[in-house]
Amino acid sequence: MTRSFAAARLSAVAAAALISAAMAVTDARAEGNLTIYCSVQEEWCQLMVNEFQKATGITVAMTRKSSGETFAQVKAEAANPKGDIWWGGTGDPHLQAAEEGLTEAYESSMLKDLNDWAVSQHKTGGGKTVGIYMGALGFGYSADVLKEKGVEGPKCWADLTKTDYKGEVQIANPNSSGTAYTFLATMVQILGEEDAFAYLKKLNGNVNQYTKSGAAPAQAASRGETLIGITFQHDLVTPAVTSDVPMVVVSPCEGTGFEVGSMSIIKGGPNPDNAKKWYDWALTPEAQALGAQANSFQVPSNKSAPIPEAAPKLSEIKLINYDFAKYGSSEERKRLLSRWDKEIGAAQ
Ligand code: S7P
Repeated sequence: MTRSFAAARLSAVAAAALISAAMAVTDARAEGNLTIYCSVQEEWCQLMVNEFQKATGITVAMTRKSSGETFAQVKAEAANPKGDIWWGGTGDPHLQAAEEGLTEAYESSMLKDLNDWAVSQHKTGGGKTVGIYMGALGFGYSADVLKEKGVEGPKCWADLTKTDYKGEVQIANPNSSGTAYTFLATMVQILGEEDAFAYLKKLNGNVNQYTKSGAAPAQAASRGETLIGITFQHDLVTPAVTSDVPMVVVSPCEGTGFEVGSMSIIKGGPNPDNAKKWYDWALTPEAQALGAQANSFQVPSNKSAPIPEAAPKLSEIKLINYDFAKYGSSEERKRLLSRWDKEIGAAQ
């Protein structure tokens, strides 16, 4: 009698536990899904996804691709969008996506907490994109490799065309890489278009490889596979912090361009409400502090987010007045890339 009462109680407890476990699964499923296209470094993408899933219970599928590649994917899928949100990557292709109607306007309540440069990106894009971080372009090398090669360290963009650096410069292809497009647009803004293309042709003689990803030349320089890598300065800081390679990060003497790394909601994506949840969360100081944890050292857009100690000091860098409206416009980006393909890409 006692035993059967206990058994009945036990099975009631087990049934209750099963029901509550099932309810928990249903609850998690009830939060739904999100598909994110991520254009920063894989480690940061993954950390963001994990933390967002923990915070919301939403199940995230993530694909990491460079900025130009993600733009091409969003455009190719426009008739049947598969992604919900494009997070990270240089601002120019996000602006092009906004202009081409591939992304959705959204007025987040977080906008008031952002630096002016992030809000300005939002305005330039007609509300269809927003700044999430900022970083300056530059180049760098390992002091050990420089010593082995027995050459002087370059200080200016102009130095990179010297014969000393034949086969010693690496940069990405501007079609796939937002970093390399920022470099192309920067040289056009510093030198004027004709002189910029003359410079790029000369530089081409020193380039050992045009990589797909913008940050790859920083890693290659730290491994001694190239002497000089042209990348964002924060991407050169990563190997300096994570290895004992003595990386030298250079802010070129002529001045340099910069990116406003951006985020956009993909128009017609399958999970628009969850896309907005990600958007609001990604603009919080807590979410923006995750970059440094993943060894990414951009300056965050939320005014209350901590600026990583290792982040290049933007106030000490001679930044050009980068014209995002012009160089992020569809016509200009297409035109410059097609000229680069004909005059530089074809000459490899
Ligand atoms: O590594 C971070 C970062 O430099 O990567 C983004 C970049 O656009 C992605 O690489 P691609 O150049 O290959 O497109 C930058 O926004 C970001 O700062």
